[in-house]
Amino acid sequence: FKDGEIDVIYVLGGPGAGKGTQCAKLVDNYKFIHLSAGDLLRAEQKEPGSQYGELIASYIKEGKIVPQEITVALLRKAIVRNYNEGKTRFLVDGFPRKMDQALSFEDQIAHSKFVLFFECPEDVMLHRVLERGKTSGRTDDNIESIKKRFRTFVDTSMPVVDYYNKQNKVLKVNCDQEVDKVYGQVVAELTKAGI
Ligand code: UP5
Ligand code: MG
Repeated sequence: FKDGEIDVIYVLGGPGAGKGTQCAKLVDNYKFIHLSAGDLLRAEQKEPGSQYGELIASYIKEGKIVPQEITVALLRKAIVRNYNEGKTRFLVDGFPRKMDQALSFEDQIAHSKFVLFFECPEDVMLHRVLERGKTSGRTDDNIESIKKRFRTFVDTSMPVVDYYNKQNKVLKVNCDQEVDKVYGQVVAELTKAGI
């Protein structure tokens, strides 16, 4: 895509910070298409005959980052399909969470305008994910996987946030509040950024 053809906002934050919850609210109030990289990977994993099904399943359970080629291809497919239907504004949730993904997406698809970054203490995220794990059916909503996800977030994904922070692209929101209060901050940050 050429500059200006599509708008991309990355949505980052630790496991259970509330990325998906806040994106759903943004979709209701702004004309955004919400693409969760994790959801796309889980859908691909269930696709009968997918050559990546087993690989994705094992990476997700281990809290590791699936090789970027797979995730970038899934995002590209979803963005192109929506673009062909006239949609041009995308919230890319839970991506990029490793530097190679960021560079590859920017190189092959588009540059992001901003990063919406959800900051949340680990104990709060742990509580949320364990609560959700009672009903989510997600293979990574258990204490062993969550610890691995936290570690990957700190070691691998925070450097991506720092990279965009140096470019002054990060809009930071404190997530340790009730959903509507967090959303109020999100709207305030987007408004300040001119969106
Ligand atoms: N909740 C939300 N906000 C709340 C609030 N303010 N107060 C109280 N409760 C709140 O929320 C989590 C739970 O908390 C929910 O029950 C919600 O009601 C409650 P949610 O909005 O789902 O949080 P989110 O940040 O989206 O958490 P999620 O678990 O989806 O984050 P992850 O980043 O861990 O998961 P994701 O699906 O993005 O990735 C999963 C795995 O896929 C990764 O670990 C990795 O293995 C793989 N992956 C890749 O390999 N590459 C990628 O690019 C992306 C993913
Ligand atoms: Mg999510």
